[in-house]
Amino acid sequence: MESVGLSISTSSHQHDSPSTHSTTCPDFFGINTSSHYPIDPYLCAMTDSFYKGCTLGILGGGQLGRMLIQSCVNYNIKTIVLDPDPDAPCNGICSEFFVGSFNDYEDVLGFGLKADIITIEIEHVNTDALEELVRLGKTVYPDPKVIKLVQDKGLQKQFYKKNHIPTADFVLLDHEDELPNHVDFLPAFQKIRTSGYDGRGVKGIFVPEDFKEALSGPSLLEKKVDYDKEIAVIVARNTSGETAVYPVVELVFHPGQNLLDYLASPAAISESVAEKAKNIALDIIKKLDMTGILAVEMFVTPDEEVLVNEIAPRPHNSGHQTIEANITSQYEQHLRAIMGWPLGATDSIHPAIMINLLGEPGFEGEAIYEGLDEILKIRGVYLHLYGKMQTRPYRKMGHVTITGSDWNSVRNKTKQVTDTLKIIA
Ligand code: AIR
Repeated sequence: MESVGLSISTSSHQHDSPSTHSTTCPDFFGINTSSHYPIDPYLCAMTDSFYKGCTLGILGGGQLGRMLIQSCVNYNIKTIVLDPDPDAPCNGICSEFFVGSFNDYEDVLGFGLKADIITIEIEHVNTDALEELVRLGKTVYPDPKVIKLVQDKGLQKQFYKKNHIPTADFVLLDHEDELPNHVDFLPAFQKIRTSGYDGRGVKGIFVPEDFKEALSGPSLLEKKVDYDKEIAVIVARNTSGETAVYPVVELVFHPGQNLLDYLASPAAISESVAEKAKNIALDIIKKLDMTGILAVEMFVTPDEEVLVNEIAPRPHNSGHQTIEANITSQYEQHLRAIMGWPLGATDSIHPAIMINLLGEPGFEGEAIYEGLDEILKIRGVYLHLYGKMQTRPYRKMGHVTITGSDWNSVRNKTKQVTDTLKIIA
């Protein structure tokens, strides 16, 4: 591994070679079952294959990877993680953590060779290395071609257009100097084609005076949509093409920061809008011929048109609440999809609000959590801290899922949580 510039930060397990079937059961709790108890041959097969020796390689070591690992643990799947930050949220909870760049060809190649299956928890990864890993016989989900498409917002929009997927009108720009040619297209949003992330790389261009603040580099100009609601749907597709779709959720964004403020599940929308949104999401995952889960963010216009905003082929911020509020979490569903297992039920169990815990503006440094004790006293409130040592303004430090038997109780509890909990430094 050193030869590709990676360093192992923790190493609690060695990479076992895949197990071969044996007729003796493993030594459970220090009891050698083969010598003390009659052996159930079915149990033996289950324990051997479930999934001893299978190593999942995750590119990216943030919160999404951390919650994916929590599901892997339930199924005996070993996880190795690649991230440049030795303090990333996955370090300490995966089998092996590699400090290296998920953008770097050699790092990704060397890392991928250590895994049986490779997946992502962030899109900005080196897809050339992933394609090489596929050529070398490794299993990579989602397919590197899908990751490439999603990395470039221009290609994403062209894909929607070509496949008749409803989306806002757009024009592609090689350079911001071309903006004055499109005055008739305003008001619009300018989006950087690649490397935009968590609200960065998007700029409102509403009047020609805004041109001077334009983002530089290849971008797209997307017509501003007048919408009533922003919604999201998560869909899953496994290796045999079986699909599952989650109830639609409603997204409310932080004014100014373009970051999710809170999410309500399920969304308060008509049955016909929900059906439209779910069908669009299913249509996209099938047309991408994708394995894994896909989050689709959409706008609902006043006349109930549903337009796709953007997609992410991985666990997503809009699915955190599925851990407590749906029968199968998005993380487990992703695992089921890429492992070729049957997909889990997606029904919502109770209404829920999910709030992101963002670093308070004006505070930077080692994170201090205020009000934790208070919110832990509230029934049906689930706290997830991501283990990020350093806070900065608006950094995603954790989330809280608030559940209840009805919307009134969920809303009241949410107010208590937001009034109490603060992340400062
Ligand atoms: N992420 C990936 N794409 C969008 C988001 N928000 C998650 C991933 C990634 C983490 O955000 O889990 O690893 C990075 O968070 P940060 O705070 O270090 O920028």
